[in-house]
Amino acid sequence: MKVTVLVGGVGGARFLLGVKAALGLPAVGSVSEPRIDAVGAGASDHEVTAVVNVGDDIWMHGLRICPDMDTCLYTLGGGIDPERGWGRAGETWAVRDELAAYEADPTWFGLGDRDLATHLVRTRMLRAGYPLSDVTAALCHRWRPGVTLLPATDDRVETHVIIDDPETGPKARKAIHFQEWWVRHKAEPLAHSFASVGAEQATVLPAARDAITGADAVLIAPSNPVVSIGSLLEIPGMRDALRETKARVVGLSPIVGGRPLRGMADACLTAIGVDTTAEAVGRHFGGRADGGLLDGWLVHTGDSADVPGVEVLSLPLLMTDVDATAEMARRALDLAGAAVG
Ligand code: FO1
Repeated sequence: MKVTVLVGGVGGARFLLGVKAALGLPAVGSVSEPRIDAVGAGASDHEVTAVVNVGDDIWMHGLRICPDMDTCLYTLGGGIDPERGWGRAGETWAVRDELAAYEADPTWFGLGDRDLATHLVRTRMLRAGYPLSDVTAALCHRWRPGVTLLPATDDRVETHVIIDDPETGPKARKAIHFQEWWVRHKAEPLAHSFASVGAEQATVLPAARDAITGADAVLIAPSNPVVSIGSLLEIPGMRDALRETKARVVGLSPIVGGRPLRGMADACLTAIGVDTTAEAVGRHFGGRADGGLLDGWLVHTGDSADVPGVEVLSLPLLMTDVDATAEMARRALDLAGAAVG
């Protein structure tokens, strides 16, 4: 069975652990695993492909940082810091502290010493002319994530946030990179809207398009619906692939009891005029029959959602551990008509 999952960072990566467990794939890849290929898909009857958001990607200190992809790599490869949910376990911060001593901007974004090695390898390969998807495959060679991790596009598409210009107040607006809004300003300045800079000239990665159109089931992880899933959908060709696929498309609500599972998704939803409820997010994605994305929508026990043309089920959606997450994945696959044992 071919399962394709659209993901952002922490929530998406944790959901992928559950998808792997539901399909009986080994939790952490290993270099000694037989029949493992260059992008880390293990030997199994099932193939999982994750199409990963690139909207959070950013250049800093001359390095290309891909936070969502790295979170997937480290989570699936067993190298993530479990508390933070991003970056490396056992991290040290000598370079960050030295950069701060030089007052080298940006000082508000912490790049750990171990993590920096990933950015150095990535940047060197990009500068040598390799596309991001090839670079990602090379990084997967080390991390063996056990799923095929694909950036949604090889093109540079970055999410920017439109806020009031702090110098003039509401008289004028300015766009800042998503990371500056999210990490530096903790999503506090009111976001008027989001812009996917570069999207107009971009195309969906052909392998990502094929993974969607050729899938037996497409799942939309409980990731931020605006800046993770929403940014993926801004890439030309992505919505077409979702429309064309014969697979059923099932999403999992990242909103539980009127609050985001993680992060500040409510600030993002408010900006686009969508309520922070499972129903509002389901309606925002919409039913495929109405030109939207979804055939099925999973909401948390106690939440309800009426989404025209979409089959809605409620079940526990808290990713408290891999078993609970695997059960969510199993139920999502059931709803997609791709049940596993
Ligand atoms: N998040 C923070 O809140 N502070 C940081 O200093 C920070 C550094 C960082 C470095 C590498 C990386 O891959 C992720 C990092 N994040 C940091 C997480 C992060 O950028 C965001 O939470 C995501 O982009 C939102 O999905």
